[in-house]
Amino acid sequence: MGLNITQKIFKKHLVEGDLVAGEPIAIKVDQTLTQDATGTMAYLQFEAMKVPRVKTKLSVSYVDHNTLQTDYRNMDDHIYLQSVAAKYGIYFSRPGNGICHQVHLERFGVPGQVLLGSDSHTPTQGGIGMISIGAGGLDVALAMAGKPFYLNMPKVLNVKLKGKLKPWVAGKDIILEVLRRLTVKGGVGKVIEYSGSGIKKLSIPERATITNMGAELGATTSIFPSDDETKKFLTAQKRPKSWSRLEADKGAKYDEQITIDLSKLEPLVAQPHMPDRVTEIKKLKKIKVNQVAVGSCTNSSYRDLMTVAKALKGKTIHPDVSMGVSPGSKQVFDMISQNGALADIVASGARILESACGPCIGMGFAPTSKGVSVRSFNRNFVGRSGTKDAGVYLVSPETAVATALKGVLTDPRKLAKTAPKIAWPKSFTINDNMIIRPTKKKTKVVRGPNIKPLPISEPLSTSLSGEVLLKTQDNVTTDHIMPAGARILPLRSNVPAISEFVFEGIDPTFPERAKKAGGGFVIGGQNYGQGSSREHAALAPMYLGVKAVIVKSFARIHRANLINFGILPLTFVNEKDYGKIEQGDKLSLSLGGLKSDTLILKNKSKGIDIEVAHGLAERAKDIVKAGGALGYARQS
Ligand code: MIC
Ligand code: SF4
Repeated sequence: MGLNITQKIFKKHLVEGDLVAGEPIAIKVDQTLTQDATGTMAYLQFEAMKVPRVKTKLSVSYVDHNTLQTDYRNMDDHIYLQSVAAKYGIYFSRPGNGICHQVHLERFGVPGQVLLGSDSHTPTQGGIGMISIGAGGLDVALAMAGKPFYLNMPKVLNVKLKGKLKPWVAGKDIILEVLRRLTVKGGVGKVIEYSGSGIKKLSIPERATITNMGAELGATTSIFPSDDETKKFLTAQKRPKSWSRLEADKGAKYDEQITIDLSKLEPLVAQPHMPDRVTEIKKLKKIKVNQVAVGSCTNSSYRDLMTVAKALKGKTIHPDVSMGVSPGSKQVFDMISQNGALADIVASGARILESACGPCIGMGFAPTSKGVSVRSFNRNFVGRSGTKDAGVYLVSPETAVATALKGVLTDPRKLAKTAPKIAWPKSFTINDNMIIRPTKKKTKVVRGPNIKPLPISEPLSTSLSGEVLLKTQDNVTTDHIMPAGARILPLRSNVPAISEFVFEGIDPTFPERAKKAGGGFVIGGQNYGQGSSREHAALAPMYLGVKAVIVKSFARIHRANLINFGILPLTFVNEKDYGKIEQGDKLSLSLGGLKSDTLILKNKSKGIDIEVAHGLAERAKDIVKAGGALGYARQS
């Protein structure tokens, strides 16, 4: 039988289980990546595993999130990470070198290999034919220690692209269309595999934009074939040997399929506050805009910034708009400075931000109150920009630049008939002087005062009881559970301190109430925990005593993180039972060693029984029972 690309790579890397959709499997991991906001925890956990050196083919530690450095704390993290990298054989990408996913694509990604990254947008590498999966830091630490990655074999959803994009319509519009059709939970449990004649004309940066934002579908990952275009990209990166051809076999089967005719696509926008609230720009009435930002791991490539520079050349941005541009990597920055494009951007009045995540994660450049910010980014969740009542619209760089010039959300086709043509460089400027290569030299790990020890959870008791601390709605994101931004990100290495912000945007009294009640339960709706891979969204609630989270459905990475930190993830067998629990109700649950797939949850306040399911495979059961993956690793 013909295999699709996903099956081919999974088959080569399979360590346990069968490649049957939904069944638990384990795969070998070739490469890992971490970033500084999740990396400190990942490496504290890795250190606890007492492995002398990483066992992967390649591991890279990036610093790109916490680069504001308003006091000693971010720098303490950076120095800790640099020293850990030196000690354990990890490449270290210094602050200033760029956003992890962009740099990885340029300098490290290899078609056909498996990458595990402690960031939900790790699937960016699917643009060059890698199976690249986002996970919690602990899973990445285990992979660095040579352990396989455990997951349920995803279904493969084929997106067939046919036709050719019209001028000013971009790769970003393709993924926005996929989001419109599938929604933010439509990719859960699936790999999105792209095929069809339409992909031939899509450059690697455009493919990477599409796979990057597959994270917003909740997908396990997304992947493109590795073809001549991939070869051209890797050759221009002076890495021709990393390339190999990878295509689906003729007659390959998929679990699901959709087709998109690229010639019919129009410039699209995701409206506040969800990436799937997608519509055609031309359908919206005039929206006055205060701020435009181009950057983030989704749209900050050479192609994107050249497009922006060409559109801005000789013009001035609208007086009511503040425009910020963050080049995705030092390579992009280098190249646009050398060819003069940066001068065109500067001359137009745009503000040049550092090569880092920056405004995407609320590290500066927050919009005005009740403002409208139009961004080439991937997430527009409430408050993520740093301004709670601002509305963020997600668009292509083409639309962003048109908007910056006009002052209102603008269909880029209004700028000119022909879109800017970007000549593809024969070779990119290669200068890896901000990547520190591992050596065999003996070094010491440096721990400043911001690096606090890991909190350890207790093994699970035989029964759980307590009150419902919070009841939430559908699509709660990890930004709701554990917000980020300039105030909170510096606390990523300090769990007691960061715990004070759990659920801040929904109910700021949560931490105090949780501690007073000695912990308890959280109730949620569909797709609970979507978004980021941040394990702090599990670790901090665990620290506050949350014992179980009971929801209609979970997002994959967050569920895995709950398990890794010993919090029981439960789903309602009958979704209607969600309505039978209120905040403040007293619940109890006897676990019976988790032998049975379903458990009876007693709502003592209402005098009713509710059936819930844990859906845990054997290994996951043992992890939860041990109080989390670290305790489990110590036992086994
Ligand atoms: C994000 O985009 O939300 C982040 C910040 O990159 C996170 C990781 C984190 O919270 O550190 C992600 O997407 O995984
Ligand atoms: Fe950084 Fe934003 Fe990408 Fe997350 S989504 S890795 S914060 S640029």
